Amino acid sequence: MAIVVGALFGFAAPAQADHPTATPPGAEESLLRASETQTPGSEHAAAHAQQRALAGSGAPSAAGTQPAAAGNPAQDGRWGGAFEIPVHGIHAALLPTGKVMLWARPFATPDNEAVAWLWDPTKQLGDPARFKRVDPPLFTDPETGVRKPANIWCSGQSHMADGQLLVTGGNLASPSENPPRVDYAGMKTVYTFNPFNETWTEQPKMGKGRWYPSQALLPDGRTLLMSGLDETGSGANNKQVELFSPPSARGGQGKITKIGDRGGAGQPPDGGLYPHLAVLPSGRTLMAGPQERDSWLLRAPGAGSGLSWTGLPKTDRHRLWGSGVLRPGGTGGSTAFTLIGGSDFDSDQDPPGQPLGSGVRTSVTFDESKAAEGWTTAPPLTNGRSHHNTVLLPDKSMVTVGGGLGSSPAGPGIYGAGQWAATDKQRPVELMDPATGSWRLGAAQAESRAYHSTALLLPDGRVMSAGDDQNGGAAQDTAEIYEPPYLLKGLPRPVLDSAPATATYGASFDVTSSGPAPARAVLMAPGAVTHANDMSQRAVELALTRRTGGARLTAPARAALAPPGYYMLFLVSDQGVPSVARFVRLGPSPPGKPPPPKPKPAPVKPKPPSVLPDRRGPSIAFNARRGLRGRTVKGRVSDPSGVKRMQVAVTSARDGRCRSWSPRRRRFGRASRRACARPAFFSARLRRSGGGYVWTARLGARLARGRYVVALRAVDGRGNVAARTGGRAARVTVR
Ligand SMILES: [Cu+2]
Repeated sequence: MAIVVGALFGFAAPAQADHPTATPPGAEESLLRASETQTPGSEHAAAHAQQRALAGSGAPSAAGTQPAAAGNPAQDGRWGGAFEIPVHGIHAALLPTGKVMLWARPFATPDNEAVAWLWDPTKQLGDPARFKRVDPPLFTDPETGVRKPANIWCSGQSHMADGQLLVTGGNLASPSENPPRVDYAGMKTVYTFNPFNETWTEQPKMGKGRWYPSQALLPDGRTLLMSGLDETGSGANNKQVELFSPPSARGGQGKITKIGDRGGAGQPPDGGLYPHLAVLPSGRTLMAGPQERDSWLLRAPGAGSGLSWTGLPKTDRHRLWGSGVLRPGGTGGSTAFTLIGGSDFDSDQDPPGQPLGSGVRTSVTFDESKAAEGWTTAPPLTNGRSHHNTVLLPDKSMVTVGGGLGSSPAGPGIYGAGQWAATDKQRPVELMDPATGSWRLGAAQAESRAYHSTALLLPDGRVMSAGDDQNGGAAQDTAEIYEPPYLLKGLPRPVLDSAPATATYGASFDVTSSGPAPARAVLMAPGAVTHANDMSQRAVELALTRRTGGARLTAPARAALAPPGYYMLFLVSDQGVPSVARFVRLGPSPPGKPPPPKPKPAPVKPKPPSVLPDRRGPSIAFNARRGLRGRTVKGRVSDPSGVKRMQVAVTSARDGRCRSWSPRRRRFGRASRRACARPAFFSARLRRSGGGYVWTARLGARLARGRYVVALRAVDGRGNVAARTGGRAARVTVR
């Protein structure tokens, strides 16, 4: 059911003080506590409702906030209405299947457990396949002994080279009087989620707990794990720096290795929660904010334990809950990282008359190619923001979505309470012009999205905004989708008709396209975001040469320019209009194989190299979205050992009975229940192309209009079978 926010409704239930604070160690600690642990009561609910009513009417509100930017979609972009989602969008990650995973605490209850859902943005309202619940594995609550889905809200998240999602830490326990616990305690747990079979795997635990950690996929395929409150509940930071080494196959067990500590003599500084991390072209990883001392470079870790780092000048100011982005660069990679907005609760920069905290407008950039300059001033936002999200777009621009004041003491008035405080000033997006780097206001969204909000780029070029677990109600949540101006100029979009499933560093590959000729090609790393911190997004420019019917592209030269994994490949017209993306897996040669963690220096005798038997079937690519247009079904398939056989079945289903297409007889066979589970396969033709094969199955006749299920089966050179049948089969439409 679609709901449009703007009507009068308050908070459905008096909210518990379940998750409001994230306190960086520092002098303003007590002040923070006082303001942040406030939660909305009935008064504030009424205030929120009043605010929303004003927002809905389009009238300037009592606080003198400006109305939303006037409606010119070609310049400002456009928001669709808010629609219900089954979970608070506190954490969001776009998976290589095109689905978005959202996770949080359960609605309106402070229960120490998590709820996770997959949202398929290609499915319409009412389609049962639109949402799927995928709660994390069970975990025994240390307080109650009850087994419940592990509490992975307050975790860190990023993508792995093999397309799995890595989730570290979370909320072990909240502050309490009995047992005495002054702060949140972090989970030691690590989980991976395989997006291809939609299952979780528990991984080895970290050395200490992490609540509000950050993580970053490194060029070697390992993931850096940093920061977060430890498991004690004493408010102590976990000072260990760890690496997660990926398993050899999806669903397998990885490994955690500690490489060093922070905060001691000769060690990198201990800093704030959810720090921004970014791998730079030198292979070093930048730490950037929230605290001024969160400003240093980690050298690419070697094989053993040990941590090598370089200090940088401090950032300009405390930027709690500011966003941070690696700015789009050229084919040589992105060297510049910008910290945008945020807040400092004891800031004196608030305009007079404003309550504590107003979100800051300013931005600063560190450019590794001009490292000696340190952090330099970058163009400011139009309106101050904290808890906002900044999303990279394929046209080299970016959009800042939502946010609020940072924090405001609870009290009557139009402002909300605590970290959820927001005004009309944060509802319009801000768009960055890539030519000048300056920001301007765009279209306003329906709901205020401050603390615990998320935003990320979708494969179709639109932007999802979700979360904030108070504004809009604590017992429900909505998401909204933003169409950037490039989709609303009335200009045609390039169509990326085909692309290889994999790409190798430094190697060229061909894509076919139709519509306007592509002027640029860019790989966009899928988002993985929480608390104003996207731990994954990155724009990677590709060299492009136009060819008849498409283009020849060159993958980035090195993993430091684009860590291995799945990227959205967009073609962009010379008018700046992007195609719909296709996911391409980028990796070292042979494509797609995650680099094994380097062996430790030989202890006693060197281990013989263990060669893992290949038990995986070929990877099959088929685009169901394009439908069965002609008399053929077509796609790609590849496997390191070659592909022996490729088979296709086309069935039509009605009332639980299926009929399989026979290309020989050029009609459907008899309807049966069995045919649903075991469709009649026929062989496709295989033709070598790039690193794999193009498969083509002739139907012999054009199918009537309607919906069909296409099941696929492929056998590799070693006899391993890969199949997409049953629930995973592609559903296509003949128009
Ligand atoms: Cu939080």
